[in-house]
Amino acid sequence: MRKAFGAFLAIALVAGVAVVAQRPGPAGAQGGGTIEAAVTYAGAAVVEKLKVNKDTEKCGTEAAIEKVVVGSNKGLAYAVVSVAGAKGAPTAKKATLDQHGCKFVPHVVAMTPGEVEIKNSDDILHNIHTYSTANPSINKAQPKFKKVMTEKFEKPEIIKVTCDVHSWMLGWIAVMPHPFFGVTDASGLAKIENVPPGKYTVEAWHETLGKQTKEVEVKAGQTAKVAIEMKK
Ligand SMILES: [Cu+2]
Repeated sequence: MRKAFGAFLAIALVAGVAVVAQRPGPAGAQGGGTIEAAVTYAGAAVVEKLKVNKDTEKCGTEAAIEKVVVGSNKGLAYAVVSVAGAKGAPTAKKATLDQHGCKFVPHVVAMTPGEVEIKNSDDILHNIHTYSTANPSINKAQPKFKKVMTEKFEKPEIIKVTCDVHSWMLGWIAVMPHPFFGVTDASGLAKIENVPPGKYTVEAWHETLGKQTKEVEVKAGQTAKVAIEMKK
């Protein structure tokens, strides 16, 4: 029995090494741990509403500017959680920011430096306008026939995105220096996988509430839970 298990282990190890050699994933992808962050905010949600009187067939008649979105158990949505100082290669997955219903979807998109696909699902004119310092600013019309524009952000930075046609449209592109990040869901949760073992400072950033940090230790094959409370 023990012998058979030993043989199995040897095969698994060889197979494992082969996988490492073939797939150039992020550094530390093998033997990494997971961070599960729960971001909360005890204060009230902040949603500004305004009447819409243009493109109402696509935009509706009322727009909501969601500045602070709080879900169940005080969970804060749209916070960017990242692991400061973690080293790893960028992910190949392409980031996408859609303009749908005259809203940016998702409201916050996080990506590693590189390309982002900006979509127009609305069949109306939008005009993307970014506010950045490290990257060149974009101020570009996207007519209804232009379904996708590919733009590049090469420097880490959090970029505010608006639309010059629809004043209420607001989104954020978080260009992160490493692939260890997540954006909190409606319950305030974000999961970051394949983090190389070690001690880190986890940072949560929110567009209205700023930054908070928390220390965490990541162990191989384990999930480290971290609770971060945002304050005004
Ligand atoms: Cu627009």
